[in-house]
Amino acid sequence: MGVMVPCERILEKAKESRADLIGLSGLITPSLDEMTHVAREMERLGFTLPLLIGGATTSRAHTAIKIAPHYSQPVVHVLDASRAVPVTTNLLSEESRAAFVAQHTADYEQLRRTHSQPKHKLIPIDAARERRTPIEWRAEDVSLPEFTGVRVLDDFPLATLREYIDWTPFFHTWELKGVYPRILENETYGEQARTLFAEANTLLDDIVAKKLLRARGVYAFFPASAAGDDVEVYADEARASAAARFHFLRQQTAKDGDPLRSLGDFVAPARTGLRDHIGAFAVTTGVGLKELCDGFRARHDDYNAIMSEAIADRLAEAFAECLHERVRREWGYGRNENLSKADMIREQYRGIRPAAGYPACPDHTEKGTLWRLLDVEKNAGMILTESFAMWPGSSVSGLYFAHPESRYFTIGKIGRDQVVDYAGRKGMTLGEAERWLAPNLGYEPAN
Ligand code: B12
Repeated sequence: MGVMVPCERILEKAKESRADLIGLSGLITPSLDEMTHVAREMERLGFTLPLLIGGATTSRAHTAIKIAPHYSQPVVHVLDASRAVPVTTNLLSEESRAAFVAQHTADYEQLRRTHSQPKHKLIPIDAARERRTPIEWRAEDVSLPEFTGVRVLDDFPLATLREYIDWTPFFHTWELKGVYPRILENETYGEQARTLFAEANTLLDDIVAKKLLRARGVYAFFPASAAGDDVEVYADEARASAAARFHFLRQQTAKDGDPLRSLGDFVAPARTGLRDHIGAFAVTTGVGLKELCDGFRARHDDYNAIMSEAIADRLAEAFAECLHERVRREWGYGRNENLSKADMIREQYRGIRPAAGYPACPDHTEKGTLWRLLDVEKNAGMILTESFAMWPGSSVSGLYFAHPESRYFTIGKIGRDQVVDYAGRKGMTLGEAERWLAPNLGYEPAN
């Protein structure tokens, strides 16, 4: 039915079309909550249809623990689209349904039991802070960007972005697992990959020539300093008062001796006397995508509609990569960089660009701060939905960290002590913070 479709419309459509079952797909964490809401609504309204769950952020455990208990009919996680056929066949067949549901219910019950036993040994947050990333703050590691403040990029050339596309995930969209360009020579599905690649490039030629999509973006450098696990952002170099604060979490589990990292570790604290900065960006290549897809669908050409979406998503990532390269130059430290596109895809450069929702900063609500600072809605026409998804869908936003020691990591499970502290820093209630951080909680919240 599309993306970000409200629950009522899904349920109405199911009734109207006398559906045999309902399937929900979730890309980012906030959709997980929405799925629980749909399950609750189905129970409240007396639905009897099975509910299937899939998508990048979903899991069997989450389905069993968080969604299934709200609906008295079968709720089944389907790991891979190809598994949808045997699952639906079982659920819809009079002969096999009872046995399938009984086995499924027993499996999920077992999963719930296993997960109810705490197994993460969490280091108290105060002790974790003592084990922050060890960085010796030196002036030569802190570069000065060419400018501070916000810059807008409207109608960025698609022909340039095309050069930055990482094609590997494109093939994943089509269920072909392999690394580009090797995948084109794969014994089993090389031919299929070559056909897809050629057709994608023909469509891309058209998109570029006729400007069927428009790339819009906004980015900025701000004076900044670390304040505990957070980063304070100043409106100007006078650094008189903070214009905003990005909030970060810290790891509370690690192998012996490893640092317990937070993104806040990668910006110089004010006490070092160093004038450090942070960068931020939001880019989209989804402007015009709906019209393009609607056109194909009106001609019953679903293949090219899906192809257009896959290309727009690739262009969005390419825009993020291309802008990051420009930012490294403008920040100074990347001026002499000389990387091939393949090296860039392998992230062989200094600095990182974590995005809210990625493992190092799983809290999607931080996008709110970025939107305000960069006035993303006005400058790039991108909006944030209630659940902090970005519209248009083919969009990426995040932060830039420049220190040579900055790196990607996974926050993993965190303790109640940190969540209480974090909620206080964010001005949220504990319950709100627990809702947004649900996949990271290393304990059972009170409700
Ligand atoms: C492609 C991609 C994007 C693209 C496109 C997204 C889109 N429009 O679909 C772009 C570049 C735009 C993007 C952006 C973002 N992304 Co992204 N993205 C991915 C990526 C690499 C692949 C997802 C994908 O499309 N896979 C291909 C499809 C076919 O596979 P799938 O979704 O897993 O679905 C399969 C099965 O699950 C099943 N299935 C799926 N749905 C259903 C439903 C039913 C009923 C059934 C039966 C089966 C089924 O069938 C599929 C085929 O087998 C994942 C990482 C990953 N490897 O999964 C991150 C990922 C989903 N993204 C992530 C994030 C955080 C974001 C951003 C928020 C980052 C940011 N701040 O900018 C934005 C959000 C965009 C928005 N509009 O709000 C996180 C989500 C984590 C989280 N906990 O929330 C991930 C997991 C990356 C990560 N490791 O952190 N992303």
